[in-house]
Amino acid sequence: MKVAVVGATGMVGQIMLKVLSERKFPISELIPVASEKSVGKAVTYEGAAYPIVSMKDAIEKRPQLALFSAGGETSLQWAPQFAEHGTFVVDNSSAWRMDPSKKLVVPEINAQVLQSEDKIIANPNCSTIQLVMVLHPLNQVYNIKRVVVSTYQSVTGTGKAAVDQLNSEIAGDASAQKVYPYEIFKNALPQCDVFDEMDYTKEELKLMREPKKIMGDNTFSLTATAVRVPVQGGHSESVNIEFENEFDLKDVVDLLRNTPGVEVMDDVKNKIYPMPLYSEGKDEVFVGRIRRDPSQPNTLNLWIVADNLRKGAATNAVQIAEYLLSKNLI
Ligand code: 11C
Repeated sequence: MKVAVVGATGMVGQIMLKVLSERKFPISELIPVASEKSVGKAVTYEGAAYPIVSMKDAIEKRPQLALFSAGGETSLQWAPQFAEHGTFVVDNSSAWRMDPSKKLVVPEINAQVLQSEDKIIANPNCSTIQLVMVLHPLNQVYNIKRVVVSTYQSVTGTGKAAVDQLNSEIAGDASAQKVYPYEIFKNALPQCDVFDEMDYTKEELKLMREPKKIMGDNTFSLTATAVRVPVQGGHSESVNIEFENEFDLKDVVDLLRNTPGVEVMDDVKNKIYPMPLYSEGKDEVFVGRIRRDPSQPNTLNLWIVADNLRKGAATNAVQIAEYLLSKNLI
């Protein structure tokens, strides 16, 4: 299969190439695409160098699949042009996620909504993906009433310049370029992305809206506070979930243990719980600190961690492509 990777030089693009190779995705021709200034340079895939081409040249090559991770504006402009020529676009930006005509997919949850006419498919936000991987199985059994989530998000979610800011600050370089409005080292910023007129950030709104679409359930409520922390390995989330139904804690743990893609790490006596340092490079969504909230009935607290560049972005996108292939939709 001819596969274009749009944004191939970016942090997510690079992980996409890694995940495609690891999962042995059947590629007959790789078409890396990046901004005009990178055209002519090369990316390495499985030991070989592939020249970076422009969007126009990539469309000319008629790839069957294009994995996009190049930002919303680029996606709005170019994804329809690929789709027009029959290319399936799996888009990692926020451009199409809440568009009612586009599917927003986490394969373990709702891959079955995909049909051959879905040429532009939206990959959810990273903090949403790890959240719904845990919420969805619980919702099916216990019927969620309300979710309160607070995130502790890795600088890798902002991109390479933010990783550079953190590392420069750690190294004590006072001239470090600032991506964030403040220092990130030794700090926690209660701001991920820009604020809206209600004083919520874009990241918080994604967390509040996307889960309902993916889970196909508008009956529960969800509120979020998103915080950037000086961490690289993954995003963490403290989640409080109120259910309509009663639950037995052991059954909840068993349910999560039996959920594909979720790994329970919960043995507090031995100090076992998920942490971003150990989620880096892994595809599982890790959950721990699973405990009853005694402050109100039918309520649970838990802690979710995942590598935001893998299951939160690249791996989920490749899994969508694998599903299309497995159903002969592509
Ligand atoms: C962050 N979640 O950590 C963002 C990065 O809509 O795909 C991904 C933004 C998105 O800041």
